[in-house]
Amino acid sequence: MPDVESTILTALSSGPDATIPDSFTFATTSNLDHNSIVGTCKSLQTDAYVTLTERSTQFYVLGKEAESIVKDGSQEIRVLSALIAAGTDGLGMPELQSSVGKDVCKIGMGNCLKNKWAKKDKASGKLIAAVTELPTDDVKEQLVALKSAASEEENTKCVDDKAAAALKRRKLISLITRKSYTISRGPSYAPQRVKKAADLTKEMLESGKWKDTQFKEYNFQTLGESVGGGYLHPLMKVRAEFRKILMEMGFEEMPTNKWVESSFWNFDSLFQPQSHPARDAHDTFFIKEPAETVSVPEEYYERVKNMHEKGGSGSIGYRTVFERKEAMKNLLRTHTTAVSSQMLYKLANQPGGFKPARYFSIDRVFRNESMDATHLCEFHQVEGLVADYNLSLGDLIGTVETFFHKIGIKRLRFKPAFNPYTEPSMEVFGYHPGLKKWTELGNSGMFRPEMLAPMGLPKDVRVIAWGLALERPTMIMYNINNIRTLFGHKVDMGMIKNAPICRFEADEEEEGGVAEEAKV
Ligand code: FB9
Repeated sequence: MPDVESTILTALSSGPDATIPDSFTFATTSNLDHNSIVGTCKSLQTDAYVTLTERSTQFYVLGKEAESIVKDGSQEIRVLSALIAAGTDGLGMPELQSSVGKDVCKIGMGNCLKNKWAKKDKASGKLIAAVTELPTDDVKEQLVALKSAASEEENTKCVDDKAAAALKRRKLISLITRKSYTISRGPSYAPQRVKKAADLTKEMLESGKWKDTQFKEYNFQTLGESVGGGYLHPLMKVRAEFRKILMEMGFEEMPTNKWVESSFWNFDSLFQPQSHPARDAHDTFFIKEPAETVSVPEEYYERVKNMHEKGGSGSIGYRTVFERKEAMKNLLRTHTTAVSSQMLYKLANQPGGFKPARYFSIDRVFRNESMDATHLCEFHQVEGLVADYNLSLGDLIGTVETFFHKIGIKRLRFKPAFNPYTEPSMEVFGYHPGLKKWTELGNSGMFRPEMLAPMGLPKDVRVIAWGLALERPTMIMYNINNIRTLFGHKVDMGMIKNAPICRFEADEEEEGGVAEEAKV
């Protein structure tokens, strides 16, 4: 097999305007594969040894049926010759089929009738020739002409468009467009390619060989190698933005690296009754092994038990038996509020006593819920809390507004709601300028004294808190409408790789929009 490169360069060695008119015919004549010719030409072109001009050639190729017509004549001519042979009685369908074959009969008969070469005798249903002489088999001739055309150019000219269209309609021929190139000498043409060095190497410098080495031009257009590296999942990009916003607002992040909590911290410390429906396995993932937590602060445990059973701090409690067994159960936390309760407990029992604090958490929580397009059995909860003296509902509304303003939600509505561990509680709704609709943003409330008093927090300390999830803002931000596209084993890594940066535009001038009446 001749070496493709030298074959091409030699073919252009005849003179400065030597060209190879059609790379395809050149491949045929030099018995080389056209693709390898094109491949080599492309690389010769990058070194400017040749110049390529794309050209496309169109020509008809015959299909299988056409080949059989070229061999045995068109169906209609074969049928007609059978009919003519049958004379005036003509032929019934079965005889005709047996004489020329089923397919030929079907197509042939149709065209005979169309060309008025035959007619159907109503009475007998037989087909009778309407001509005595066999006309020329134009179809066969046209196909033969196409097949034996000397060149592609010749091929497309040997039948007129009308005939070609008819043959195409009969799916006897199809028009092929072949791409090839006219090859001519390039500015750095030479009969032999000198491999240009791509890099200046230490050896070249030491040997001085660089002086007579041809170097490849730098192609500053080429895209650099795509650098790999890590990609933050869109959820983590939104988390990073929320973190930044909450730290700007003076909040400190709570440690949320422990996904397994005890029922005590996840529910009991929040004064959520042990009979609360969320506490059964339909809603919560309980841990089989280790099924029970190791320990809880005993004195605090007693105070929580008392508050549930008998109340206190102005509350009558739940007057139900408080089961230690229930409290000690391990589970996958259902909310990061389980971490808030532990942080508030530490705040109340730290050396030097309580000091006002602002905490936030953003991490996974787990709920044994039925999964649908927007719900999985886990999501990333965002929670913020402020613990300080004499905080009011206004402080809560103001804080929540400040937060949502910073993620671009200006108009908020607060709707009274119920949470086992906050009273009063409010659902938060916001008008999303992009979605042009009110959307539920989350929940909020003042932690109940039944939760705070047993911790030992000073009487006039109030704790306001609110919560939302990362998933909805991320789906809105990245225009994702199915949670499985965003999270889980079906996620396409491309989406993560190409997910743009997350930036919440909080345009200043509009700062301090008022909370509107909750007309939700
Ligand atoms: O995230 C939610 N919605 C949301 C949030 C932001 C957002 O931003 C747009 C770009 C601008 C868009 C939408 N929700 C909370 C509301 C709904 O999606 C809701 O259907 C689903 N909720 C989850 C719980 O589902 C059972 C989101 C999750 C949620 C709800 C409440 C809390 C936390 C997460 C809470 C709380 C709380 C209350 C009081 C004290 C402490 C914590």
